[in-house]
Amino acid sequence: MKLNTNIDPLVAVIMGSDSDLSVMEETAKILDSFEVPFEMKILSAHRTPEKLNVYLDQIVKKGVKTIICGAGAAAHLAGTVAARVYLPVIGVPLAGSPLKGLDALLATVQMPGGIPVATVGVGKSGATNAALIAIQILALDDDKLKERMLQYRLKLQTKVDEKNEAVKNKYKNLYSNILFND
Ligand code: RP5
Repeated sequence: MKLNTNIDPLVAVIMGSDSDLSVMEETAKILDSFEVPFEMKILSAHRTPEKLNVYLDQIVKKGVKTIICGAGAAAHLAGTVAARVYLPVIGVPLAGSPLKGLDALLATVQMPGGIPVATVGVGKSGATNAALIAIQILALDDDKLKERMLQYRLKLQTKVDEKNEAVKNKYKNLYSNILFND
């Protein structure tokens, strides 16, 4: 395990609690696989408001380009962060509460006009997509990241091709009227 101490992060991933980690790991996985340097931090808008502000000042100085915030329940983390920085903020609503993420989704997505939070879907797919959006933002002026995004999409297409092949193999001898147009 290598610890990069002298590389500045391009993305900061903030979450409200360690109970958010199992979902927000999906964000980390994608950023890591694209070789994007990132930081991950547990900070809460209501439990650690001062520390959150100090951290935001630090990462802005370090040159972070995008901030991803994962939070559940009342989920004001992303909105609070967006209010403090001029960077794009992507909010991941999480489903830990009795309302199963509907509360977090509405709290994250319904920002009043003027202070936007780009909100993705609830849970793991949202956490994945948040990382992909951050990478797309970075890729605007990074050809290596553009190429990696292209390869990522090609892999998604290949997986669908493989699934179609499996469907074909499963049903071609089972149904006499089934047709395959390839
Ligand atoms: C939010 O409250 C956190 O993002 C978390 O999803 C939720 C519950 O936090 P814990 O009580 O599990 O620490 O602020």
